[in-house]
Amino acid sequence: MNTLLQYGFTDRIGALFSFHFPSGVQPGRIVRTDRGRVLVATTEGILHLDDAGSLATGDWVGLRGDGDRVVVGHLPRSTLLQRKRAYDPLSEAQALAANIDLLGVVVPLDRPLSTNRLERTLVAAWDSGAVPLVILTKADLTSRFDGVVAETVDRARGVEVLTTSAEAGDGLEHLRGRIGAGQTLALLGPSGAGKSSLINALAGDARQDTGEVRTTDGRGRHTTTARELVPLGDGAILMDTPGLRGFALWDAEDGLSRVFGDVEELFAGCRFRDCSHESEPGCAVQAAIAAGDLEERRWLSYRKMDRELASLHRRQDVAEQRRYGRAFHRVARDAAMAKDYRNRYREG
Ligand SMILES: Nc1nc2c(ncn2[C@@H]2O[C@H](COP(=O)(O)OP(=O)(O)OP(=O)(O)O)[C@@H](O)[C@H]2O)c(=O)[nH]1
Ligand SMILES: [Mg+2]
Ligand SMILES: [Zn+2]
Repeated sequence: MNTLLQYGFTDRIGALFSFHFPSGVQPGRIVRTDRGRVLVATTEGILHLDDAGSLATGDWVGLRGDGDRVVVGHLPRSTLLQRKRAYDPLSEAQALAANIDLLGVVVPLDRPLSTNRLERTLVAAWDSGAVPLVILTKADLTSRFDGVVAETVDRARGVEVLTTSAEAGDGLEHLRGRIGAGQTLALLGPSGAGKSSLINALAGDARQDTGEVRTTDGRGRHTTTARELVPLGDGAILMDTPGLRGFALWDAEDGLSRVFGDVEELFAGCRFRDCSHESEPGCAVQAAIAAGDLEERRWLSYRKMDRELASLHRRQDVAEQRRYGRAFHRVARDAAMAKDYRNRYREG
């Protein structure tokens, strides 16, 4: 099978290419990005590119040139997983994965469930436009945390939860059955969660390196460093990703509403329309917490993400004003120079 077909090229993608690019532009898919180094699958095999620009793993790109190929652009993305770049005062988005159909939020059963992390990852997953799944891993170790499966099903609130073991083979066929031909499933989760092991088990081959979790604190060693597509051979594709340390949200209001619809519904019941849900009289949120209908942890988890998004938008506004300010200065300067020129011309 030609390389591009293995990576999910379909008639639909072909039609989109002819629509978006002039003839002579060759199709390709970004199959690996690792800090600026990029691999792209083409009809002739896998090529290196020097500069990823703003491309993400999974992007469909148009290529031009004979020897050295140049990316002329990418197709509109059907889905896009993005986050705010860490340590970035200017607040820019980082595109992590494009054109994924399913997003597997990987939760390992060898440690206690982190509900806040699950909620945050689900917010980002919904926001990408892909269909989220929760994938529990290491089911063979589940006796260590028996309650975690039930707790996860409860916390995932309607998102499908699959239980797997790469070691014992449990749940693999079911998961495999969820990925249609030409579809891409990306795995997202903390280091040591078993993402690469699961990919190897599904591929039936040691495709990806895996690493023991540290005995001291049970955390992973960040073995995987690149976002990479792994074709399963019959048109289904997996995406391995490096373990997440944190996930700063980017414009994820829709995702937030998907995961916390129950919380946002309460706001309509507050006495004051501008209720800050802290200590105002008649606050429906505080009433629900007091009545035991809303877990305080869940409320605080929502509020943290909501404030994070509000502060992101404030910074975006400031950046926008600065840009506008600079543009204004440029216009003013050009106008002053033009006036100066006219004056001199008249004098001369
Ligand atoms: N018992 C058991 N161990 C597993 C299973 N899956 C993975 N492991 C072990 O968990 C450790 C971490 O697995 P990886 O697949 O490297 O985890 P990862 O999520 O890819 O981690 P990073 O690449 O660091 O993000 C390895 O020692 C695996 O052998 C499983 O189903 N059962
Ligand atoms: Mg890995
Ligand atoms: Zn309120």
